[in-house]
Amino acid sequence: MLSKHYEDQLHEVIYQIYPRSFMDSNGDGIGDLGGILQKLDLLRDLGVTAVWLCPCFQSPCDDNGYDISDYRDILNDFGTMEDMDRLIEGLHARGMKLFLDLVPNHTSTEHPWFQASRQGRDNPYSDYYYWFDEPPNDWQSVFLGSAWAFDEKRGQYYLHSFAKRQADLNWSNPKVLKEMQDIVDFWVDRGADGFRIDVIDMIAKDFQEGKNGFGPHLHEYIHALFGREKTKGLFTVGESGVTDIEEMIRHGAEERGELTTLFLFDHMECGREDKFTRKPDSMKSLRDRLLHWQRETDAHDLLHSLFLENHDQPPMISRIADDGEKRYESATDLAAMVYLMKGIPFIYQGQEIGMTSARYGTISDFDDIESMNAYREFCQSMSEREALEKINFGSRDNARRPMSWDDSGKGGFTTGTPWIPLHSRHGEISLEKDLKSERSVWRFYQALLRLRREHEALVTGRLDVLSSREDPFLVYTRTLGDERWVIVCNFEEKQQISLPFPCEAPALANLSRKTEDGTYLPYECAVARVR
Ligand code: TEU
Ligand code: CA
Repeated sequence: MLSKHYEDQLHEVIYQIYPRSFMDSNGDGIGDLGGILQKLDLLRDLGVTAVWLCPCFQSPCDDNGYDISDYRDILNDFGTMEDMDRLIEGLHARGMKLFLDLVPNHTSTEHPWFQASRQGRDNPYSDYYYWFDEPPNDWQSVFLGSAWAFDEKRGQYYLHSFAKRQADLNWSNPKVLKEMQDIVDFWVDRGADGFRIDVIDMIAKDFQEGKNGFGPHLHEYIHALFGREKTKGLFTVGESGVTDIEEMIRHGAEERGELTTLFLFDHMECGREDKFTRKPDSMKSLRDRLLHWQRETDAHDLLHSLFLENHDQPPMISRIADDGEKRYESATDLAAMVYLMKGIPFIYQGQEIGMTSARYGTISDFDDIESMNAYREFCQSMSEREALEKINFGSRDNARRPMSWDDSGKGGFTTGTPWIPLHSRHGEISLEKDLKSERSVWRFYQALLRLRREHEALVTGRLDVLSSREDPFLVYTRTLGDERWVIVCNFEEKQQISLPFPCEAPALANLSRKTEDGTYLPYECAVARVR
């Protein structure tokens, strides 16, 4: 049984904003807080209850803000502290919450802590980072190359799990924990309602292990952050490398006072061999991975997060569905498949209008540090054209392209020069075009979220799967008391799908005609109440 508090949190609908690419309010080509403020009514109308903002703090932006140099100030490009206050006010006035992105594993090397730390071995900040005379292991950076860098000034090596200018904090130093608690409290006092926590499992290290993360004191640290009187009721979602249920329970069981839910990546591998290589895969594997975690989390009363996209992932629609002719069907089918399962929906900006991968023409159109490093490496063993193809498939910039608002010259995103080129299909895909169409992805999302609000069975109800693993489609039901709903999601081939019970006319569907005979064309879906 879920507690009242957990059950409330299960009703959140979270919209993830990548501020740099959402909406530019002052014509400098960079999205900002003022731009977000302009779109709050739209988000409320969609059915969003909370906004998760990717990092918006002072940063040299080597990794677009995940390299923070001041946790208590807003990045100049995005606005001021006053803008942040206005944003919080604007959200709260509309009954929405704000979740900030907390990056506790590392800071920018420009952070004053690091600048002090590198001065020597005996100042108050000396042990804020990991320093070694020789690298204690051969850990690799997520962005390629060794995770250890030599600092001339201090004459020692420091750890950087990501870019060289993102130094890992030493959490075994109690002062670091205290600093992070203070930062959390600072933002709670300012009005933040919760946090998404970047690579939460990495904050605890065991240097003898082959891989960074899940070190011995992990849960003490998480508890110290979010299990305190002041922080207990917050909504917290940890970005996590968890792969087994036992570890998930340690993070998310309510009585442990750690995290509300986890952002798990298991199903993100569907449709690809590795980050930059497509795998001729199908919706089937996505379905199976989603169902696996439904079973696991439900059996242990854990809150699960439901998502398909974020700022690190090329849109799912371009990876495993049809982002061309059947774009509308694919976008809505995926939504019905994932967001009517049991868990907390996370919608990434642009997903609600069926935005696809950006597909840029040249490597200079890209910006992401990971993509640029990978491109250089690819070029050593293949042609530039082949390397570009790989980047176009896997780059994080596929999700970081500016939001397409309307058909104006700059897609309505800016009046200036966008910091990264507009989406290659921005003339074809935009909110304005979508809303004018009979087949609007946005309106489908809106209707889906409304249905969840109006029918508790679709939020807290039990989930049962009616289709089998062999079926090239998914049929599942959600049941609460005597109310039962059935969700049918077809995959890439035409199918005849018959249901074992009579249903009302679909309350939500992406069909272009009536199907009384149970025929579903590719990527068609329907949601109906069982009679
Ligand atoms: O991502 C961490 C993470 O899980 C990476 O391994 C992810 O796979 C990465 O994006 C490589 O494609 C978080 C943030 O979401 C990401 O944007 C940051 O770059 C990273 O942490 C470092 O803070
Ligand atoms: Ca701007």
